[in-house]
Amino acid sequence: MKKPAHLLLFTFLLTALFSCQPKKSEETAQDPEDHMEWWREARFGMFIHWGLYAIPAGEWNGTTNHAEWIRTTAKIPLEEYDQFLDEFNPVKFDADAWVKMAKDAGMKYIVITSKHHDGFGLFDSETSDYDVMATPFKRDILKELSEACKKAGIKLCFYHSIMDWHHPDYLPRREWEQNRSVEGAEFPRYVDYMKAQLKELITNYGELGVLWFDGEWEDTWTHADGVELYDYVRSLQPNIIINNRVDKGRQGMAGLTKEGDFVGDFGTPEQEIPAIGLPGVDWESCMTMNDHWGYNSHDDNWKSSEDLIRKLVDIASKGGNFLLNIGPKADGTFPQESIERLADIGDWMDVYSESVYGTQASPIAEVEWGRITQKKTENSTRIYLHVFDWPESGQLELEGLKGRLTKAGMLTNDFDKFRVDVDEKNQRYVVNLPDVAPNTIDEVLWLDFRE
Ligand code: FHN
Repeated sequence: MKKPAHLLLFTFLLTALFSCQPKKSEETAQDPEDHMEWWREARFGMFIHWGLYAIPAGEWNGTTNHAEWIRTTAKIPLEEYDQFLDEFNPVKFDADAWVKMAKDAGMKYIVITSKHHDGFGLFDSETSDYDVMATPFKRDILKELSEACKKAGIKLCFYHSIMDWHHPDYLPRREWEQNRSVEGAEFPRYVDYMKAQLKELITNYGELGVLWFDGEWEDTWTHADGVELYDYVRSLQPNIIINNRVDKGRQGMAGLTKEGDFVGDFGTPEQEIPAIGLPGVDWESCMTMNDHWGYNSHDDNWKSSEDLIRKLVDIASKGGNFLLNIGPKADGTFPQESIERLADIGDWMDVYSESVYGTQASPIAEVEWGRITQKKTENSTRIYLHVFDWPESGQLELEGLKGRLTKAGMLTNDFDKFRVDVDEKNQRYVVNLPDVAPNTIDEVLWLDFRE
């Protein structure tokens, strides 16, 4: 049909077609052979920092701002810290319950500390006595978590610290620990020990999703060490994903990899979100729910559920993954505040997860009323409009979207008709919204465009 020459402003009166669903992820643009594909589809994971440090719960000699770094921040001598071995007995630990909370929140993978900087292993290691089998608990926590993840279809991943404040061959010592002799210490022997533990983790706990290295910043660890370790890990499980903290390319807390031949499959911004999307760059922002990674019983500075949901959407709108942290208590339970936030996030994801999973960064600049994600299929693109601030005018204005608008809808079913005014010639769209936002945290509309 030939369109009139005047301004092509015509109106779609749409009964929002909420029965349509985007096509399956296998039709996304990514190369199906790419080992990153599940990770890009997942967009959302759970970080878990758990170990001996949960026992003091952030407090030492009257100071209360510690957490997983407590042995260093409170300058606890090794012999005194190792007394926690005799106290670690998380009798309420229930791997299935942890995995269920992650899955119900919409998380697709779990990254747990197999070993943090203090050197303590949450697993039964043949190479060390400094692990969970040396505690009254005497259960292989990572084995139980591996079985729970497999049952639930959640990817199990391990955080492993290169830096180790316990092993006698790790150097340097802490500067306040000068009484701990370095005599006989051989760093290469420590690297062999670390590789032996990694081999146990990669071969004894089922196929892993990600090895999340950390503690790479000290001078004893070199770029050559990082490249060699990356290749070694990939030799044990070729399709494993490894973050950029295996090497020396990370640019501080901004987390992205600087120019050069540094290895690592994704960048790791920490406690922050890049200002803009980074086309062609895989990255994951990791964040705490309060201010500490390990459990701190005094830390009540919890982010709201709304803030966490909007962070998830903001990150997805820039093409990244969100790794949200839990610091379990010494008894093996999650803090109640964490449980509540996970449940709230899950309630939102139950309705809106398609606008996060398998999406790519917004095709246009950030909008002031919310965020935009997109999902490409073979011959169309679905644009998700995440409305954080429902406009008083009742209208959203969009420019720069390519293609021809074919369908529109809203992910919440209980709503009235809405209308999209289209100025196809100038690629300008005005979405006329119902008076009331069905969801005040983030209501999601979608617009389908054909090339
Ligand atoms: O030192 C660690 C810290 O304890 C925590 O594990 C974070 C989480 O990514 N990483 C390091 C700080 O950048």
